[in-house]
Amino acid sequence: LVASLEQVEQTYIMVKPDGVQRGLVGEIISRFERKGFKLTGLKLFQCPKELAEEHYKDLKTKSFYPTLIDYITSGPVVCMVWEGVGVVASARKLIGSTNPLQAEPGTIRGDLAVQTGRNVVHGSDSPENGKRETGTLNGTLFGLRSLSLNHGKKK
Ligand code: RTP
Repeated sequence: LVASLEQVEQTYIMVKPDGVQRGLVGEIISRFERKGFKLTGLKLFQCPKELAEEHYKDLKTKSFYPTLIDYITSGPVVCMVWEGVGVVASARKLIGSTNPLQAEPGTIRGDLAVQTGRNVVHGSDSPENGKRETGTLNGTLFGLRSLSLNHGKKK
């Protein structure tokens, strides 16, 4: 066994405003539950502009950045922490390609979305960003740390 493959990770999954407005929260949660990952944090949240800018700071120079910030702040999002072995990469597979028209059927975006600018869900792209976005590394980006529970685990 390779130790790094056995490492329990956390990823930040966010149902974007279009997903919440379209009533897809239950469907998205279901897919992660059925896969076998553990939900350790959850909240409905209206993202302030400053936080959206921090979350997407790597995309600041892109032409779509202002549209992206408007989109992500256009209504409430559902912020979640999911935990499990390999959850970061697996969640990206479950979500599918950024452009929903290129996402495989069977993925969230492949089954439920059409436009890149309305692609329903976000997932951390690396274990490092999983830590950053769930607030376990540098603070509390989405304030989820305090919501993160250790249910199912004995001390
Ligand atoms: P996410 O961060 O939301 O999981 O998406 P991602 O890694 O698949 O894609 P990324 O390149 O990080 O882009 C972040 C989000 O920006 C919007 N976007 N719009 N050409 C466009 O109009 C465009 N490209 C990206 C999408 O909402 C994308 O998920």
